[in-house]
Amino acid sequence: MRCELTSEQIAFYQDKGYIVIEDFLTPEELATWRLRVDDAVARRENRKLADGSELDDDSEEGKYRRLRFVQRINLWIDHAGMRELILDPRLGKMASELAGVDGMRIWHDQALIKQPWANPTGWHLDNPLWSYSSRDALSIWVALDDATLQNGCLYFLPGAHKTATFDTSNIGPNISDLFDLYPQWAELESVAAPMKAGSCSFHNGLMPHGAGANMTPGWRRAMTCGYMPDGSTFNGIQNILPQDVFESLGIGDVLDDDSRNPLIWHKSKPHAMPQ
Ligand SMILES: O=C(O)CCC(=O)C(=O)O
Ligand SMILES: [Fe+2]
Repeated sequence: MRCELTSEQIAFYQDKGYIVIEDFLTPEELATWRLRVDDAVARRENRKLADGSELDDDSEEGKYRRLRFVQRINLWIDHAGMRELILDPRLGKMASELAGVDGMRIWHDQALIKQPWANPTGWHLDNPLWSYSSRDALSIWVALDDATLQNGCLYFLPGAHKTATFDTSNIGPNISDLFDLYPQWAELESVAAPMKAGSCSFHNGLMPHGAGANMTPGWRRAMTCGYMPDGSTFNGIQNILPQDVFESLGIGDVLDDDSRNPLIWHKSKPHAMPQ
């Protein structure tokens, strides 16, 4: 795993709001990630969340969502192999260094799988969908297949994270909805992030991003994880918290439950492995 970051890479990420790391995984690591993600997704059947509280359904909206990407969240919770990959302290260190924070917790992981002929992913911001608000939130997106202009690679609006507020549109069928909220971004040039399988990107939680349609008969698999800076607090937004947890939280409570949001790296204990 290419987990050492240069000061140039960190400066690029902070300025542009994203960075691509080529050949992040070795071929052997890529083979492991593919096997484990495929296995974890197959075992999930139609359950989006580990506790089965959200299922893929056959409504028109459900169909649209599934044809945008198959989404399986928090595979680290119910698959030992995924737990080992996602709770890797090296990932937490990279995320912390890019964001310039002391430590990182898992918000959620997600397999995002564009099947053949999948819909595009509309422009959106991630952090406003989550239950804490931070300008330092970020995600990793690992390409498990080559992600190309043809099959639905990511696109970013470099630098726009700096002018983002905590508003976002949902990821709906009209991919330009975000620009109704941020008309000032409508003239910006987007940048595509094609990646070879095994490469990855990180993007800031306030970075506008989307992905193209899959115009091919092949698959575009990605494994992602959103990170939460240690010390982040509940903002009242429901996202993927179990309902009883959601109801027990008050705005301002620190989200530091290691069983739900494990601390995967902290500079004061850099070598501690999560259990
Ligand atoms: O893979 C996609 O199509 C969307 C990815 C995304 O929105 C994310 O990783 O935050
Ligand atoms: Fe996203």
